[in-house]
Amino acid sequence: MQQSFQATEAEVLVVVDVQNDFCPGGALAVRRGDEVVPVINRLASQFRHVIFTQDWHSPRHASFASTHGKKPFETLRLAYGEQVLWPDHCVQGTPGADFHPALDRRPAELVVRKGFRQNIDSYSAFFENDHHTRTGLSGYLRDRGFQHAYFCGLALDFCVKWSALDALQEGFRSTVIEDACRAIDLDGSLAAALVELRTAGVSLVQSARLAA
Ligand code: VGL
Ligand code: ZN
Repeated sequence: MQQSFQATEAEVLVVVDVQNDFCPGGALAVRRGDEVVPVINRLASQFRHVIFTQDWHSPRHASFASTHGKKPFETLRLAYGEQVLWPDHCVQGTPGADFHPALDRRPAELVVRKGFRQNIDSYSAFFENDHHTRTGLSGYLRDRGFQHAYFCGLALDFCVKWSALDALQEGFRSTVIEDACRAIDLDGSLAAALVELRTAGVSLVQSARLAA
């Protein structure tokens, strides 16, 4: 069943932020985040094209609670709106910002780094959190002729959700492979994310139920 799916040339797998800091033992650990790794390695073999994203923050980034003398998971109004404040995570060049050691990097044709601007966070692989500053991914996908993006990785209720919603906005078909994701689940954010995704028109599928 599972092995029967083979993606077309117009389909791309986007692997979101499968980095040490989002896995157990990391600075912003997502519960059971490491469990997505074997699922994603298997999925990657069913796609002809794979892109990774990598959360890549400068030290003392505006999204870090410590930058503002606040506690993690409080919120703060920044110039572009409400921002959840996170523990320091995925700092450029640190082991926490590396991909999980068991994630097969070979299939990645492109690594999109995001969140490197000091004063602005970036959950989505397409736009920074001001919903205006572009990462360049839309242009890349269009240039390559991709029409349908499949998302997996960490975390389902933040970076995966924002990326999948923006993909749709940018005119691509958008699918989230649910069992290849794990969530932070801050105050019910997982349930809310699933409703938001469905309402917007993002398809939610299980990796074993991918159909051509
Ligand atoms: C993420 C919070 C902060 C994510 C990144 O990858 O979902 N969440 N930075
Ligand atoms: Zn981050």
